[in-house]
Amino acid sequence: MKITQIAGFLGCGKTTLLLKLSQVLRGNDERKVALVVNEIGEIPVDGKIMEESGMTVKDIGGGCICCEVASSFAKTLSQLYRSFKPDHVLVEPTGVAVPHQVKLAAKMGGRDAKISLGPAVVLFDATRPAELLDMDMLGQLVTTQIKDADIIAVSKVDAVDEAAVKDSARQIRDYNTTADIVNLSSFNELGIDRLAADIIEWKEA
Ligand SMILES: Nc1nc2c(ncn2[C@@H]2O[C@H](COP(=O)(O)OP(=O)(O)O)[C@@H](O)[C@H]2O)c(=O)[nH]1
Ligand SMILES: [Mg+2]
Repeated sequence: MKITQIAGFLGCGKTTLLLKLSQVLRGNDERKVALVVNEIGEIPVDGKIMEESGMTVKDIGGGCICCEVASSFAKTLSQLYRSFKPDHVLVEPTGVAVPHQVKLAAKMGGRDAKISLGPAVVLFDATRPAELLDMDMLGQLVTTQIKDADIIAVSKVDAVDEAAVKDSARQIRDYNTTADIVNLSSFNELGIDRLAADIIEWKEA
């Protein structure tokens, strides 16, 4: 059971990507996929619709899975392992979660489940780089997310020009020199197959 988080600040496109990516990962029933969402005042995933398309959705509330409710996150993972036995779990943390902490919390769930960690995918919204970086008032939250990322997806590239996409990538490199940077548009289905392939092939360091 491979656990992959789709992180990034509020409104960067996590839920929209999660829904598309889960379908690609599932393929033609080749893999079982479960979704774990941790929403605090965010736009909810419609669990019913997802379940109708053969997915299992767990919604964890009451706090952030990387801190206050890390233990219910871990419990949810081991329950999923026992009941649904997914090949992949895609996790949408809250917009303020720290990817490294989410990984640690996921590992707690591995005590009684056979898990591996997928990449920390962090979305960076190409439509508002200045808002995210120049005014990183949330205690360097956005830059911490970027530093922690294994793969950074510059999201919503359909809504900006090529120069703006390059500009986002350049700014990201100031904080993370090694992560793969992928251009993403969930609206135009750009970059989703590549992310799915990266997740499937990912080996924990
Ligand atoms: N232009 C564009 N907008 C997007 C894309 N993905 C998501 N959005 C929009 O961005 C907003 C936030 O998306 P959502 O998936 O809820 O973000 P989350 O808060 O990170 O889960 C919504 O209005 C989406 O319709 C995309 O690929 N392109
Ligand atoms: Mg969301």
